[in-house]
Amino acid sequence: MNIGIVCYPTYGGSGVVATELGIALAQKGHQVHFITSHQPVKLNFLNHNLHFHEVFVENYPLFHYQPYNLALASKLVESVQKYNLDLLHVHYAIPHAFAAYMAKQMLKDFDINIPIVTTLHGTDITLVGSHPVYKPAVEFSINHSDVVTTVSQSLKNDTLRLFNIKKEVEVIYNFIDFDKIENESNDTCLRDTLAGDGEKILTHVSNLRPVKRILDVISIFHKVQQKIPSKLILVGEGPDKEKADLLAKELGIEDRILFLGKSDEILKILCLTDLFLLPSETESFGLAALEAMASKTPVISTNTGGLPEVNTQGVTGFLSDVGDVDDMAEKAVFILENEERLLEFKNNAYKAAHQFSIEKILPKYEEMYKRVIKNGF
Ligand code: GMT
Repeated sequence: MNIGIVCYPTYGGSGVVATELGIALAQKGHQVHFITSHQPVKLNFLNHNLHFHEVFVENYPLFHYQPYNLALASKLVESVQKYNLDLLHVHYAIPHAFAAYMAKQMLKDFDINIPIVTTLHGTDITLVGSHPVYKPAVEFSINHSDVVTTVSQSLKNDTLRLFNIKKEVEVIYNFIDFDKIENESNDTCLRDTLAGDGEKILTHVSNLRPVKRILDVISIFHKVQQKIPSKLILVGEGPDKEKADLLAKELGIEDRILFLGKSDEILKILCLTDLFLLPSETESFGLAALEAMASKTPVISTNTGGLPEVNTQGVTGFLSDVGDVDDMAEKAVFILENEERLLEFKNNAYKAAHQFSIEKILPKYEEMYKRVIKNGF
């Protein structure tokens, strides 16, 4: 198949999923064309089936805001014709699903009916998408996509609750590539360089936005390290980093926390991690939790959104109410204080992550693509 993929090329979860999906499809022999504002960060060109077409936005003094929508729609029209694309798969509704709809209409002038698949990822529905400023356009572009998928059952429920949706919404879960984990993490678990003898390592990875509740990460760790000798690795860049740094200083634990910034070595960090913290306000799926579990790391998370579909209470970790840092700290100590118990949670997490292996999820996308190309839905 000739597949066009539109996504945010940055470090957000939706961009990561879209890029990994494109790479996996290319490895299976499909021609995959990324049509994005910059080269996706995780995209490499070692596969001749992968292509990248940059969307340029022409600036003009009159424009207060750059019309990216228009530039993207034009580039989609050009790419569909030039590379004979069979379908467009857009990740994150805003503004991609709307631009794809415009391109679809424009292509009708050339007697081309290009199918549009929209995958909803989370905040495009739960936070930004349902804001009155965007809601009518988001609702319209979901209803006019040929196929709509969500990355969890919870996000499907949210979509149906927050919007007037007139079409079927399919759930195709996010996935993980275990081969990649084994390749990237082998022989590199140099935990001695970060933690002393008997010390445990806790990790949090995110874009440090308010929705991730980074201050809760610091508070949980503050309580845990009073009972268990431990270090915290905080990976990512974002608006709440400074606040987290300040709180750590206030609590006198800054020398026990390693702020790593953006990193391409997440799997190597997870490889030496004992426990992953994800106390988010909302999370449609929690790809970071799945990456942790696939790296044999149990998860302490909130019980919000799609997290209960990934993390199982008392098996792969624990889930608490949003903001209940006492409970999350207590559960973290429970897992970490007993080596045998920790090992059991690690093994459970690894085993449970296999339900989301790329081998199980990729065929679902391929089947859906074939169906939409054949039937138009
Ligand atoms: O929240 C992020 O880290 C970024 C955001 C995005 O869309 O780029 O992530 C969302 O999509 C991920 C991939 O499908 C999900 O794993 C995240 O749970 C989801 N984030 C939220 O719902 C807050």
